[in-house]
Amino acid sequence: MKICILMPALNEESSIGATINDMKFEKLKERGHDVEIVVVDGNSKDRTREIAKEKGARIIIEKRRGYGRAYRTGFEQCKDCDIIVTGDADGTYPFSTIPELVEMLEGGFDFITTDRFGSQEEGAMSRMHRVGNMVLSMTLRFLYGVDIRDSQSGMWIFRREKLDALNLTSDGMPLSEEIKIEAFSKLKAREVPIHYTKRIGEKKIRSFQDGFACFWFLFKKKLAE
Ligand SMILES: Nc1nc2c(ncn2[C@@H]2O[C@H](COP(=O)(O)OP(=O)(O)O)[C@@H](O)[C@H]2O)c(=O)[nH]1
Ligand SMILES: [Mg+2]
Repeated sequence: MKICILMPALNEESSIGATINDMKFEKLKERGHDVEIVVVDGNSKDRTREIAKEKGARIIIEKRRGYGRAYRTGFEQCKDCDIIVTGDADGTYPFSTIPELVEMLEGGFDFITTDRFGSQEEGAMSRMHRVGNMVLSMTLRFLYGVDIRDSQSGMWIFRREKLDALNLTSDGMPLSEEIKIEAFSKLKAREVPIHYTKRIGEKKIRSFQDGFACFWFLFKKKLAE
């Protein structure tokens, strides 16, 4: 199996090195997997690309802005992978647990998303983000009947071949909820709790603008059904 660890990164020089160091790829290799780290860089103005390259990552430059755009470009470039693991390049997601999550996927799932509400380091999520996220997750559950707690988590583990069944259209933060709605309605999917930690470096999300875009997206998608 080839596993691709895919991360979008925009000016993450202070965190990308530590984020890659945290991945236990020796453990994955011991289990017979090939591993590739792929960074979709949004034309960072700092040393993000240089550091990621030093750590052995393949770099794709995607100058068009947006979290969703970065992922959709990344997905196109991971066609030879069997399993894709995603997450931010900011040190917040527990990449050290990738071997266990991959094993769980291999146990009979197509798509796993992670829930950051079970366990969080103090200060990992502001109160405003927590409330905003809860409102978005509740709205998603209500509109789509998808039973997940964390609609905005950015750590997913899935079989690449299953991507073809998903209709992904968002170039922005709403991609995170879009991929879950699609996966839970079409694939064998589940949500698992993880430990979420504090960010290293400046956040790139624009809280109000992106929060509103995520909220509006849920209705827009429903209306288009
Ligand atoms: N390539 C690329 N990456 C981005 C862009 N916007 C955000 N990111 C990356 O996407 C991830 C999520 O952004 P982040 O600020 O951590 O959002 P939050 O976790 O929702 O607060 C981080 O790794 C960012 O560096 C973008 O426009 N292009
Ligand atoms: Mg983040």
